[in-house]
Amino acid sequence: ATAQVGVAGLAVMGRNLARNLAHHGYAVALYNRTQTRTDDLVAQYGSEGTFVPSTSLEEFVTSLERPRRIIIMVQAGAPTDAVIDALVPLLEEGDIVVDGGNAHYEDTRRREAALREHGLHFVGAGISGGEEGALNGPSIMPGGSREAYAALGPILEDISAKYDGEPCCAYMGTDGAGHFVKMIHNGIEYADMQFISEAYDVLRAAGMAPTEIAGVFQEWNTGDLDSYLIEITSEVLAHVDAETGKPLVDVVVDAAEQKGTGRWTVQTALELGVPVNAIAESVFARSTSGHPELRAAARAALSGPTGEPVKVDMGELVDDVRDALWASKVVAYSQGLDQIRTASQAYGWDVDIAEVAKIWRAGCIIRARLLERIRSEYAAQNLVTLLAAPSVSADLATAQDGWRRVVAHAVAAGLPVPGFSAALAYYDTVRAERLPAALLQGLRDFFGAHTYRRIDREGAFHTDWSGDRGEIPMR
Ligand code: NBP
Repeated sequence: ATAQVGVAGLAVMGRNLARNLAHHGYAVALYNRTQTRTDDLVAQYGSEGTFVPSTSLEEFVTSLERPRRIIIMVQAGAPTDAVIDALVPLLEEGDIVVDGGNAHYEDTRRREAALREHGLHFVGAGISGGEEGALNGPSIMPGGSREAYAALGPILEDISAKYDGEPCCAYMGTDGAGHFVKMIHNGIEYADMQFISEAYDVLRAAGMAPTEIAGVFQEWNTGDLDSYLIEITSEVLAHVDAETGKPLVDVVVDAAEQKGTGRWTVQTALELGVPVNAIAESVFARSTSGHPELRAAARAALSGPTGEPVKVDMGELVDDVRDALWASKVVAYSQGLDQIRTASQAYGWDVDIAEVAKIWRAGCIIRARLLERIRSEYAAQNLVTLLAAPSVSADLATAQDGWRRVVAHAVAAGLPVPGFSAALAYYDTVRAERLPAALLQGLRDFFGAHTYRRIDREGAFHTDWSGDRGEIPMR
């Protein structure tokens, strides 16, 4: 046995992860179902480090030091199960199998329980940062047994991105915790991208050209909004299509695609009863954009604001949109972290939110200046919601006027801002003294005798709506 760690699945992610491991001095065992991928890796990058290629899974397993550390990087779902099923009979007690793909956390829980029966460790590790991250340092979110993390963590921390020298990899919790955190990362990513798109849309509709808006994003990237997604937005907006000479954004079909992690985030939120409306609107906005028939029928039938375009002071609008973007982003983070906190309680993971923010500060797609603030706020105190963190609520107080003006402006102009407005609705809902849910409870009691509670007495009550309308204590 000569290899310290193995990678099974050598498509773009697995190949780059294997190279990253080799760059850090590890001898890396290689396996891929289709042999040519293994051969190509060794032929192209063999000189970068120590690779131990294999032609069969048996050879791969034999080439690894014990306890074996095997990272599977194949397509999520059935392919991952196929690789696990083929591996398990070849492994020995104490070996560690890592799934670095985008697995659903329930699949990870199932696989962890199954491998535990065989005396094997299963680690579900969310990996973010795309191909570039896999090669040069991703953010890694591992979940599994602490024992497995003790044997595996140092390697993952070594190859992860660094923020101020600190690794963007930390133990998240047992079984599905890591893949759950990665799912939420992607849900927040959906929201971040939706808000960015709305910011662009509002500025574009007010008359700014894509290149000018690129400049605005570049400027924003030097302040509180500083983040990877803001940075690449300025690059995409400045890009001119070589064929037509038009801005690229004007030649790309306006139908957003998705792979499913945003949908999982919302489905899970519904099951857990966590309100993540800003993230949900971002997933729905992608779906709406991808319904050409619906949009064509509606475009032909529906009217909107006509007459004079809404007049704006461009400088003020830019500042207001920046505030709307920042505040909405804070709401989406708050909702995602709330979902992690709730799931952590439900599944007994004991996820440390400060650690989550810490490992998202670099390497991953949502890396942003804001995350260091979130980390320090959660490290300093136990928060029910990020919105209540002192420095955050203070800045929201400043940003909210501009945020409201942007939503009001967009509504008056007939521009859809589902993300900004959902986030603002959440902000106003959670801070409200009283909600109209009281009336809603009355309605439920009226048609379904569902009962209500009173503000002044314990117990459940029902009004005899069809009789004398007297109140009946129920229990
Ligand atoms: P893909 O998701 O495209 O998967 C291709 C790999 O899966 C190949 O190695 C292929 O082997 C292998 N595979 C399949 Br498909 N079915 C198999 C089976 N039945 N048995 C054995 N191997 C099988 O690769 P990727 O884009 O590198 O992504 C890998 C994982 O990382 C995925 O879960 C993905 O969601 C996740 N991820 C990707 C990114 C990204 O930016 N691409 C970012 C973060 C996470 P073959 O060569 O023999 O066909």
